Amino acid sequence: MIKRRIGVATAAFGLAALGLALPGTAAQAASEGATGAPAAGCDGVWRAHQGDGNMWAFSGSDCSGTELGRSPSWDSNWSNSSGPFQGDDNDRATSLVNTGTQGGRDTVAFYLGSGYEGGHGCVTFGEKYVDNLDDDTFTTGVAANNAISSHQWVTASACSKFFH
Ligand SMILES: [Ca+2]
Ligand SMILES: [Ca+2]
Ligand SMILES: [Ca+2]
Repeated sequence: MIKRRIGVATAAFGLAALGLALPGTAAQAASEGATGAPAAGCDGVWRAHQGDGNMWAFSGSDCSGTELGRSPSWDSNWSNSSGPFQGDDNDRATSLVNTGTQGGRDTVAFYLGSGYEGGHGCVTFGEKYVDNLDDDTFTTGVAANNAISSHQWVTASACSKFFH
């Protein structure tokens, strides 16, 4: 009997503590929302995976649509049947993220053609992501949206054009 009373008292105290905690949590969530930094889109991908060593490509703008692939490695041909990008991943990327490891070859160079040909555009570690390629071109002046066919990790100094 005494034990049960203590149990009820403890549960009531627990509910009271929970009740007191809830308003604070709600206020905090509202304040985070008000600062305009929801974990969505390319910014969300970058925040959740920064420094994991990968590069990412998505079919839609702001990392929407299909995730075409993510890789810590290179792929000289996005349309063949090997490597992280295959088949219809080719000529389909519209947004890109760099969550690589800072230092050295921490920039990703993307190319119009397979075999690292046809002009390039880069996304540095500091740039983090490019949410829409529709206003970007490769070094050759060719539109970059839905046109990437290969990529590799390079040093930023190896790039003469950067996607934005
Ligand atoms: Ca696309
Ligand atoms: Ca491939
Ligand atoms: Ca291409």
